[in-house]
Amino acid sequence: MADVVRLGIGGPVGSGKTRLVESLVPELIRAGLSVAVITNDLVTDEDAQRVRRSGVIDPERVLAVETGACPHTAIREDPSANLAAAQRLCRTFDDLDVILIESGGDNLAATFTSDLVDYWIFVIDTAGGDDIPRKKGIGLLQADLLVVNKIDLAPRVGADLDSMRRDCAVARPVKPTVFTDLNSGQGLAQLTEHVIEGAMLTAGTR
Ligand SMILES: Nc1nc2c(ncn2[C@@H]2O[C@H](COP(=O)(O)OP(=O)(O)OP(=O)(O)O)[C@@H](O)[C@H]2O)c(=O)[nH]1
Ligand SMILES: [Mg+2]
Repeated sequence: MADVVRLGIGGPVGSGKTRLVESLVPELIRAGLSVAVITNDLVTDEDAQRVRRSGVIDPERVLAVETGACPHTAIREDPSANLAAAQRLCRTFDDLDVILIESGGDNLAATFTSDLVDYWIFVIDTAGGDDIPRKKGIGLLQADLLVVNKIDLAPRVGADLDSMRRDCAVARPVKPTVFTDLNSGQGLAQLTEHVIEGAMLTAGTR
């Protein structure tokens, strides 16, 4: 399992984490990578079922972890259930290059432990309010990549994208931020580039 890159995807409820998984997986497969997915939900396997149904990946490569308690516990304090799921995927698919691990929807303080992931993405959306980057939060500050999703909704919810861009640059002077509309695919190419380069993803690492 040591050679398989584990990629975390966290962020508030409904920001577009599963949509990002559904968008990124085909790009990674196109780049020649062997991919698997783990989703975390509180008491269901709803997101795993959705990714399986999406047709973007062999359904057997998608596992669900039902966290039961606070979503961040399973990605930070006690990642054992996620590590066990990752190990199971590695045993079943011995060519894996990367496992995407979607956290359950959480708050702005959610972070991943480096015991679980090598690289992680924090997803917020414009409908959550354009003041979120100004208010910061540990997830937004520390993630390897910040995704500001649903830019198509900004005019409808009165979110000022320019001020969001400025505040993200202040909050994250070194680490990258990408603005996306994952329903249309806007920003997806840039997002994929950051993930492949940032997580040092190369096909056939095993
Ligand atoms: N307009 C618009 N809608 C989006 C975009 N990305 C996702 N959505 C929609 O937002 C809703 C929530 O997306 P999900 O991907 O389920 O969000 P999530 O973060 O995985 O949600 P939880 O796992 O429940 O926390 C869905 O109805 C998506 O279709 C986007 O860029 N623009
Ligand atoms: Mg989800």
